[in-house]
Amino acid sequence: TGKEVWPKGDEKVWKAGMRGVDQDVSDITKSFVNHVQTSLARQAYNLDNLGAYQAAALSVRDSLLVNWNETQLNYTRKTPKRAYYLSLEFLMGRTLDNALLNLGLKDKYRKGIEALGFNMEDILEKERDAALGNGGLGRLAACYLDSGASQELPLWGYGLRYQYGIFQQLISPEGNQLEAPDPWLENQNPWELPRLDVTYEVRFYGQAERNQDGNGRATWTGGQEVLAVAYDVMIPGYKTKTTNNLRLWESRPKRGFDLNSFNAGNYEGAVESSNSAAAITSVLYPNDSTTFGKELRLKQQYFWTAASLQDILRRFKNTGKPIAEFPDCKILNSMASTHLSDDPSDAAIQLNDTHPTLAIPELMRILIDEEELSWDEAWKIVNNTFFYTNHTVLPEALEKWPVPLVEHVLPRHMQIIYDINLYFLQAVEKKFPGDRDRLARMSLIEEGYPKQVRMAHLACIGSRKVNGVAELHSDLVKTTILKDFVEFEGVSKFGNVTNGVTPRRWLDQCNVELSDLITKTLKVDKNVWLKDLTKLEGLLPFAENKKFREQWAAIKQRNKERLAHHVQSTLGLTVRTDAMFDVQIKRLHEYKRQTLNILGVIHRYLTLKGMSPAERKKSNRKVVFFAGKAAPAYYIAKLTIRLIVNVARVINADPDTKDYLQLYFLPDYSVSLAEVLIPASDISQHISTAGTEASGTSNMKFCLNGGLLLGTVDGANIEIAEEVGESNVFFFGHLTPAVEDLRYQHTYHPVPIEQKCPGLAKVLDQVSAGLFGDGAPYEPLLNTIRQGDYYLLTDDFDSYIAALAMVDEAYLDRDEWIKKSIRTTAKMGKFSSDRAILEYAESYWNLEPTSIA
Ligand code: 8GP
Repeated sequence: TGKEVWPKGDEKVWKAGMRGVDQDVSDITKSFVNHVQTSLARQAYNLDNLGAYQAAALSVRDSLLVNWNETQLNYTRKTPKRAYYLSLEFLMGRTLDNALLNLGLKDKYRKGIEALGFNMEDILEKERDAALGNGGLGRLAACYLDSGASQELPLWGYGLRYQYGIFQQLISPEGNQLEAPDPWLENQNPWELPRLDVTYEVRFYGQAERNQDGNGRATWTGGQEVLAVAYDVMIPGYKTKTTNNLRLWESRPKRGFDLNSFNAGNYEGAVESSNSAAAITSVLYPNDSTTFGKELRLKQQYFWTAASLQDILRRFKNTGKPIAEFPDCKILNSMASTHLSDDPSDAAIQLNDTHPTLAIPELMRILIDEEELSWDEAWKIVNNTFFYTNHTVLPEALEKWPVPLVEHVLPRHMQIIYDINLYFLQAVEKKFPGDRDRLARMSLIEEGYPKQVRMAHLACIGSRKVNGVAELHSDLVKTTILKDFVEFEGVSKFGNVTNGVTPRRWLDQCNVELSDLITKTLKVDKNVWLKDLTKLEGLLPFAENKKFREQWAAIKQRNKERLAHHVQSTLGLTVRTDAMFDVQIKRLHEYKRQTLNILGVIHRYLTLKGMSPAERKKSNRKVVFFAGKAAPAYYIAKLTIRLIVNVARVINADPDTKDYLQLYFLPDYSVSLAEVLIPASDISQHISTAGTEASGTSNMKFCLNGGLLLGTVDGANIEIAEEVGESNVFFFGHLTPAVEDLRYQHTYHPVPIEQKCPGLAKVLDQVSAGLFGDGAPYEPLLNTIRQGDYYLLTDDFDSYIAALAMVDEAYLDRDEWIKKSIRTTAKMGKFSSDRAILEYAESYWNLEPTSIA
């Protein structure tokens, strides 16, 4: 069964007129020159690298469009079940290189571009990152889109087209983080297609009146109406024609300029409503965990979910398919239909954390108030459609919205949330009669001043399934934050999908030489192992091959030189490359414990200072890199950056130690910077307090590139160790079950730090005493450790230092180290995002691959 969608006129004539993607070098140069002249209105003699990038991008975009059109037509014709990934963040990074690799056109483009007098690497460097995300959650969404297309799944993303992405991070000479805007759309964005014909209206504020007939319906009127305009971003799969879509919404005023106010002499009033509408998608909130109570953020969430649902429903109606269980549903009556679907839902919607949870009451509102379904029918559809992924169990990161705010901005949704809560609590009461504490714990509404809506509870009860992002984390979800819900709904609703990363960007693209060596060694086509990453296991025997080890090590060395060159050209600093590279790159957060790392660096520095020159000569040379952004209002995280920068200033200049220890904080961490740092690392640090890092995904990227892992027994570190073997990772620190008890001890039986952890106390004293500049500003940071120590630095410091010593010792036996590195890469197959997305497709969405015939 499928839908007949034919062009006007003769399809053959249309097809003959379409530009294919099988191009030779001369097609590429023609297309490039054509874009230089027509799209850019420039000429050969004055074309700079930026212009060349733009021409190349436009030319590649033409090829993507051919596949994208064909993919969408195929979906329209075959009407497969579709999945939608709703994410407030998509951290895409750069596109050109990735698109060329996926299309298999990189070599041809290189030749064409060189013939025109340009260098491929210089051109690629001109692209700005699309940084519409904060960290792990946003980058995961980008990896999943890549894998969805590569595995030929009918999967679309929905997000917001922020005018400003994550802020640009500047570091002042004193070491303070400063934030500057990221106007990433400044030079136009060749990768998006404005779809001015795809628009929806979204309402805010106003009045919601319940209907008198007692059928639960209501009418919502008045308030502010805003227009959502679609921008489509093409998502090419790897070595397939399938090119999926990421639809990003931009907010615009419904009526634009208010001519009446203007004529009445009120210019500001005339643009005010247009300003407030445009503000909705103006900026990404730069927080990695908390952003509550901000009206604009709530408006972003509703604007995006409302526009996306209208779009999904319109597409569904266009298929003419009925919802099998509800043949009387008005949705169907709008279209004549001949086929029945055997799946109760024709769309699966994945909620990336709780940010899109308003989609649940919004779909209820549409089905009840507009499509005139009964409450039970509507709830059944909702429950079959949504899936919720939790990304953190940190209590402060669980979204809550003040009831008065929701009532004000979305009056109808607040009514629906109350109704959902009423039916839900009635059911809980029935199962656990008289258990009032349980009702209070499970309610969608948290009592207090003000009352708050608990979004994780709403996401959980509105969804068909709930999952965490690594085994340990999914267990914690079940035993802590959603324990009551497991007891009420049964454990089978709760699952795990361990995160993954795309090996296309995170190996083939960022580490070309290693990818080529792997292809040569495995003796299979690159297409094969990049789509079935478990094939990497074939590398295992080569760990015993001396020549192979030499090649492996030489590539790591060249990647270090590439990083050193990058640091030299961007910061003017000279990094020595005859050292071990130790990297920690991630958002700055107390739970991720960058502080532990920098205090460890100071400890190493003090130890080196205490050695004789002869002793020092025997020690392992090391360069430590940090990169990451702090939320602008996160004072302690910003102090950590300041400390790192000032420690670096002192130790890099110390003639006694600078040959043995160097330290760099690389500003403005981004996807592109990660692509240079990760392949160069010997060891990377993932040292969160046990039970706090849901999964981590950079841990997977480092190991995939042959870097070893130093970490706590947390998140996906555990599963990485299971795969690569514990002998190839460096674990330290207390385990999750101990954490609660340790915190209890801190509170009720505190032991002075000098007694508990003298090594750490000495380090803190040196900071206070001014070894790295005035110590006073660091006191609030040091006090988080001296008092309370919520993240258990005093408990883990000694075993951390011991683990670092083991890393040093292991590195001195270089041959053995390289073996570990090879074995690590070889066993990373599980962590491909292809595996993860197929798990979602099979076990959650009931979605099948759909090839283009
Ligand atoms: C992150 C987790 O911290 C990280 O462990 C995990 O790998 C990643 O999600 C992908 O699953 N969580 C977030 O980024 C997060 O909760 N961000 C939201 C507040 C924006």
